[in-house]
Amino acid sequence: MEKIAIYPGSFDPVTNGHLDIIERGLKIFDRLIITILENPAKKLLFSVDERIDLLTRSLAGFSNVESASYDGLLVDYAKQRNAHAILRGMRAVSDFEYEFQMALMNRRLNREVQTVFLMTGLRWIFTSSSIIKEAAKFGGNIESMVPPVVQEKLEQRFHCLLG
Ligand code: COD
Repeated sequence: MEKIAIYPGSFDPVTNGHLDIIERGLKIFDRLIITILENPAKKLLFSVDERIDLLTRSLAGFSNVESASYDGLLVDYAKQRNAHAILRGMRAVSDFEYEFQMALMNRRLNREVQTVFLMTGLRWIFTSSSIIKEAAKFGGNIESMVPPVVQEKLEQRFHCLLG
């Protein structure tokens, strides 16, 4: 049976840290469905369509991945797609509390779906979409932290906002 995992997130925008988790996840799972879902706690820069487009273009070199979005509960989407696992990335201890709460809630909502955590590569430990957006907004060089299509999009977006 094909081992399918959902890798859920805001991906606003996708970063090299996310790609690192996808690369590692593909060593365990046959197929990953990278899914944009709503996180009500986050203030977003890009629309769902823009984020899917950035994900799809950033994943051009990967096989057995697809980008999707879903409006609703993560566990419902996992069931709909026959996925038995939710893949999440861990950076520092600061991620732990939120991830732990979410994994336990998801388990309570659907006992069939397991959450799998993978440690990020050391070079991405301080990388997050939020900090990258902040650096880009003030003209910082984010080249080494995001795929080229994302760098271009961030530069366009902030240039437009400033200009
Ligand atoms: N290195 C490794 N992993 C990373 C890095 C990095 N540098 N940066 C981010 N990650 C990991 C994160 O830890 C996370 O696992 C994943 O990548 C995605 O991160 P984000 O920030 O893009 O996404 P989040 O955390 O905002 O996603 C939250 C969800 C949208 C998945 C969540 O809110 C959700 O499931 N919403 C739908 C409603 C629902 O079902 N809620 C759950 C029940 S409470």
